[in-house]
Amino acid sequence: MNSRSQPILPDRAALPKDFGYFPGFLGAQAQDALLEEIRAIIAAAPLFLPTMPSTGKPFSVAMTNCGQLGWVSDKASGYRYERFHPESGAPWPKMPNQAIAVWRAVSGHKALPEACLINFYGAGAKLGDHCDRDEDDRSAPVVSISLGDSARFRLGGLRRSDKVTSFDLASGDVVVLGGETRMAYHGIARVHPGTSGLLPEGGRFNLTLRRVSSPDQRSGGG
Ligand code: MD3
Ligand code: FE
Repeated sequence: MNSRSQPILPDRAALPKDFGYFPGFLGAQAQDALLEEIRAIIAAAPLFLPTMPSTGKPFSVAMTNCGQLGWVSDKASGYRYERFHPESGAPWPKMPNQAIAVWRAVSGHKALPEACLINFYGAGAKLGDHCDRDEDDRSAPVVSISLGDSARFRLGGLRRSDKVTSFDLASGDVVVLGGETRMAYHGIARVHPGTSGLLPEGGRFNLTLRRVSSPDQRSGGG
């Protein structure tokens, strides 16, 4: 897609029943307000490039986190959640109220998110197909918020060999991955430059809100 062509929309009847799709959930003002919060989070907890377990190859997506727990990865210790930024050692900034409000509105889950991973896709960044299995609580859904340039999203099934459907996620779109889709393979094939005016520098942010700790390990507070 270039900036003049139309985004690819999903065939909504073909989407899995546990895939919540809320295109344009955030309007222009809500996107601006959330972006301002993300800028402040990045000022306190700078974007870093995680590296792959064993190989040490860097991701093309830059990341940071807010909330009690943040997703990190490096060559020595692999994928995991940590309480502190891997470079500064500081605790993650608090999760913005706007992001928590999206979770409350769409997740159908009583407990609030513990982790919010902020992915930044600059020119050429992509995220290969994977499934999210670093959380102990897999009964909770994952909520994703897209901001900035549109991206071609790939959604597969529980096995890597399952059929993949692809469509674009645009700025303000929210998706909820619950039930069966929680463990589905998915990825970002590419970002479409020039498709949103939200980020003057171009590129795309994605926020993923998650429960991490298993319901029976928790100290309380829901
Ligand atoms: C489908 N992020 O951070 S968000 C990730 O746009 C990740 O940055 C992508 O995959 C991004 O792990 C996709 C949408 C998403 C998130 C979690 C899922 C889709 C999912 C979990 C299961 C199935
Ligand atoms: Fe993922």
